[in-house]
Amino acid sequence: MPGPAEGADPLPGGGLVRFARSTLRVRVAAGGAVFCGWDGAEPEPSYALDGGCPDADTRAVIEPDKDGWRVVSERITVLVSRHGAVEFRTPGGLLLRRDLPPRWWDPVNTAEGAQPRWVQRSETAADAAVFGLGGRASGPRLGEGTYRLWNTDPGGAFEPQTDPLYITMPLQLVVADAGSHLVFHDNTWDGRVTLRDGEEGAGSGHDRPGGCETRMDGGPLRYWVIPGTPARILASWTALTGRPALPPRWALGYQHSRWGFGTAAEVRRVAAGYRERELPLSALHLDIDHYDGHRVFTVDRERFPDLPALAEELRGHGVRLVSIVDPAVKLEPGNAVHDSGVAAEAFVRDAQGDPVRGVVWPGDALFPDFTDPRVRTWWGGLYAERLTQGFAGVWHDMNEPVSFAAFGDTTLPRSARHALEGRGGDHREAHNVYGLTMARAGHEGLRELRPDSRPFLFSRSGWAGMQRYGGTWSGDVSTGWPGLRSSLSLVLGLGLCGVPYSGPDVGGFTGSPSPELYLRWFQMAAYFPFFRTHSAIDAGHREPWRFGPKVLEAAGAAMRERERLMPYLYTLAHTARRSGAPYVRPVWWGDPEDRKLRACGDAFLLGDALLVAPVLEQGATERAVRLPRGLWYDTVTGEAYQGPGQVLLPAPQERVPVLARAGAVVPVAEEDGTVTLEVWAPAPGRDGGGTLVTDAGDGWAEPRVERFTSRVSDGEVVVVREEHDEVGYRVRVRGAAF
Ligand code: NBV
Repeated sequence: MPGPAEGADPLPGGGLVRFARSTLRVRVAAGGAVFCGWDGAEPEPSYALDGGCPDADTRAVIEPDKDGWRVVSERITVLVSRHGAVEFRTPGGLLLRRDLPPRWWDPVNTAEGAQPRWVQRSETAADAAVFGLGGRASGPRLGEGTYRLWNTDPGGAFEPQTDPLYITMPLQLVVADAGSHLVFHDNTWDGRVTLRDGEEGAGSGHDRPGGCETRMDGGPLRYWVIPGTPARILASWTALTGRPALPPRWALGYQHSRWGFGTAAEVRRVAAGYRERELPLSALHLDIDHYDGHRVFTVDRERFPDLPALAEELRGHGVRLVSIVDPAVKLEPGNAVHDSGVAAEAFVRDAQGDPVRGVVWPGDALFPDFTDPRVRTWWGGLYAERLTQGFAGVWHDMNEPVSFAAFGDTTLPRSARHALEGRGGDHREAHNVYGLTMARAGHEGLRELRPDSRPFLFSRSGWAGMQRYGGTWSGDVSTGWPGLRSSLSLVLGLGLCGVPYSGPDVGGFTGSPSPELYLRWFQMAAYFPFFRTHSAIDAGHREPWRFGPKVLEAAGAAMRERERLMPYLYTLAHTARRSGAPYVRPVWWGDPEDRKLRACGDAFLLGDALLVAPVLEQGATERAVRLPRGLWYDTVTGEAYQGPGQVLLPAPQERVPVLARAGAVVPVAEEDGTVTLEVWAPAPGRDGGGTLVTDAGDGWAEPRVERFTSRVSDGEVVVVREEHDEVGYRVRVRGAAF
């Protein structure tokens, strides 16, 4: 333990508190995020931070307090006790979080020296609800229990109780009446977070605080705390770790994938199937079966004789091709990727200096060390081959990384050596950033190769900051009603971790969903940023016409509604880019103090304007929906409902309930491509508004941002475009509560 305090010295943004056996650096950064580093830990080097550590807020200074020291800043007050407990309080003095003095023990040895393990217990408010920790199958609110921090392919298909999954992050968003905050332990090692719910003493004054214990197998004890509203937190978090990459516009369209298209003819047939039924299709994804013997960056020329021609032909129909990219390279002298990797000394080695061999789809394989900048450059250059084949985007898989093994961990040995940007280290430290650094290599490679296009990249594994390079998807979600729920949990949870672009394998990865389950999955995902049907090689097909005429009709309606909402979705993509706010948000986003909303994990907000209540239960034809405060309209019946509170809404097979917030100005596309502003009548005496962001759909030009306000004047709904006399768009008024 740190032992008793001996003194404190001022430093920019706070100071350094000296304890008998340790030190604590407290540093408030410009923007209000607080860094705490024990034992000499500094903010850098870090895989999470984007462009280094923000400047210190020099107005924040350390000063003596009754039982230690305090650092007061605009958004948060940090109190350090003489025994090394650290409290974070709101400017009004309410407790957000209390970290008890940490404990270190039992050093683990590394080639770089001994590393202590550490544990830190923390307390939060009795009413605190915790979200985050990366992509978790059972959430979005994380229940009591222990969550591991080790990116893992669970194998087979996952269920809500499967934990961990492909993306873990030592990041929690804690929501409580006193205020919300984010805490991020910047440490890539294996670890465990145990959460315990608090309990309120029903006014007796005997609250039991919420509890959290973070236990890490090595690495520094350093963390960031960011206070504020959820929107402010996400803005600060993505300022710190990078704003989410903006996908090209086509990546917001519906996409279809399959492991096992098998041949170019089948790809053509599926594309034609969408065309014939006049179903909008934006992209088709080719899985590992299009590779030559599962070798990355190759094509099976017998089954796909002319991929560039196929890509061009599809492009003529408005369909892009996306390629899977696996990190493992077949161990095969003579194979160009293998040989160039060997020449570049790109592969992970063991302590003896021999390449680490694993087994993946192509058989014996080697693993690029993406934590080496040289290797990233080499790997990024390989995407030229994908571009030549006509692919417009990439899908990173198996990058936890996975190496098949009959028993034990299906990943690289912990002793495997990694460059870690020149610092050197082993797989214990590099494992969790393998997917992140692969994404970096791919993103930077694509930018270099095609500087005028925004890369489209999504990755199964990742870590804090992965949003800089692209998005993700659910991975192998099991087909069943529980898997449907997990899909929503993942999208919401990842969004709160700063990764806004994601979506599930619609219909589930395995087996065959019932027509009803398929349709409900489809209807929900039509409102997610990434909307893609996908399934395993031995699973049923996922084309919407495979489930009978009723499903086809309703799925077609969901697709057309998504097309109609495209200007709104695209605006949300830009909003995420500008502010870190996810497209898909929990219903408590604007009302974090509403405890009933906090507990609600079966609905979501799409931007500010819409509330989507997917059907997650078999046989349901109506749905109880908990509304945030304000007036809401059922977008189909036009019926108005007053929140907060719970309402029962019709949810026939043909559609899921979607509500619009009174006052919202939603840009929608007409069939001819022009934009109409759909305005939901503001509540009496209230204003509303909305935004429209437009650009060329790709590239890097500054977008055009137009802001609108709505109000009722003399019984009429009036829409005004900021800084303009004319609204500039066709306006359609809906709902009429006044
Ligand atoms: O490449 C095959 C699959 C892919 O379809 C899926 O989406 C990934 O999550 N991949 C996993 C590897 C094999 C899984 C059994």
